[in-house]
Amino acid sequence: MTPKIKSIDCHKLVNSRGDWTIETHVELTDGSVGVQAIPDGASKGQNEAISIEPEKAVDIVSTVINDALKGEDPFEQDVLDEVLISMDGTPNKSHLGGNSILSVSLAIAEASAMSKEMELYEYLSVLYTGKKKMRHEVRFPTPVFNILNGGKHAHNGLSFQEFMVIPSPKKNFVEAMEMGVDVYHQLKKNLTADNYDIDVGDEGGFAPNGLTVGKALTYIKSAASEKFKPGEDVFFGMDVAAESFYKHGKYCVDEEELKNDNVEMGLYYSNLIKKFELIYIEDPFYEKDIEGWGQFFKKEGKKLMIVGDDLVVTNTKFLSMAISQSLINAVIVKPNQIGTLTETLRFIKMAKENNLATIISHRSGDTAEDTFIADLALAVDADFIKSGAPVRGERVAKYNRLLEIYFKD
Ligand code: 2PG
Ligand code: MG
Repeated sequence: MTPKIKSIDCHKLVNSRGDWTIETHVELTDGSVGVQAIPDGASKGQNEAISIEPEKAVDIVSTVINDALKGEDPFEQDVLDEVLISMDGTPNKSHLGGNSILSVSLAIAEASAMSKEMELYEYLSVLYTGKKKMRHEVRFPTPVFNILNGGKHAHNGLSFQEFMVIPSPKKNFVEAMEMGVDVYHQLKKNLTADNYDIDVGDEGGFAPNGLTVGKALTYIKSAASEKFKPGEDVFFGMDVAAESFYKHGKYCVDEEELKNDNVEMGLYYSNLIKKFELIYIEDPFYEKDIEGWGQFFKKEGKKLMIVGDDLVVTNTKFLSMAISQSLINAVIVKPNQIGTLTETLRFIKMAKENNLATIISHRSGDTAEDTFIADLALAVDADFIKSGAPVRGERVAKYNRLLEIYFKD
């Protein structure tokens, strides 16, 4: 007999930033259970699904949503997601809350995977392609390690949010992880030797005071160069998160006393591209500065990944706009920006059909209980996964889930 949804419960719990979030349990009549905690961003796009207050979300999930979905077929993921979307009735899920809705949507998929005795990534691949992915068909994403933090994740006077080390996609997943760990430790040594402090930011990267963008890139490059060859084994990237230093129409890189317009900002990036082996730049412009994005993509779009995060917020509406205006060639995927699994999968499909690289991403406020993005990355053959530095429980939980699958055959 096909199992049905038996109950949906929710409680609050604390995330890695010490903020309250929620965790939802979906139980099926055959005893299968799905559990899903919800992450939270610090630098959010304006068009993201709205997270409502955790106490309210707990109440909505355990009452309104539980009542609506109890007795339903859990394998009808798209039908259930549509029910949630229409019950909410707003474009940004502000009525029931993106956090409430997503926790239920993802937990239903997890309970369903358990019921079918599948790994989560296997079940998600069924939802994505209609076919179960076998272990030998799995392609592991390249990890993008954010090892130096600034912006809203660090408050250390560094304008840009993330400085990343990216192993060559030719490396297998374990080699890539080893590289991330190695470069992280080397960077710690080098910063210590130069008397910088080695406290970490929200995503586990070091967050010393007194760096500039150029210096930060020089540090990660020299840490990587100790054992690896930049441009061959290892590359670099940045999440600029430009919205966080865009004030009154100017990009204010205060540590260098710059107030750049979008042309000047583009030139600033072009200089960095010449100097460093950058293959990745995320949110180089404020999400409403379409002109800035367009000019920059025209000039540099063939040289590196220009990645939309706040610009497209895992939403096909904004992705179509970015594609038709030629603004990006890669996208960040964050399920909690949109609020349901079905919409997330649709977004990934659209990105791939348009030959955009896909990067599945954590949030800066996250939990070790949640490793959903690791399975999602495998299910959809994502090119990259972004889960911070290779330290801190909530960051390594995602990498470790991938290692668990990697070593299990
Ligand atoms: C980002 C994310 C994750 P936040 O901007 O890409 O690194 O940060 O979760 O704070 O939005
Ligand atoms: Mg980002």
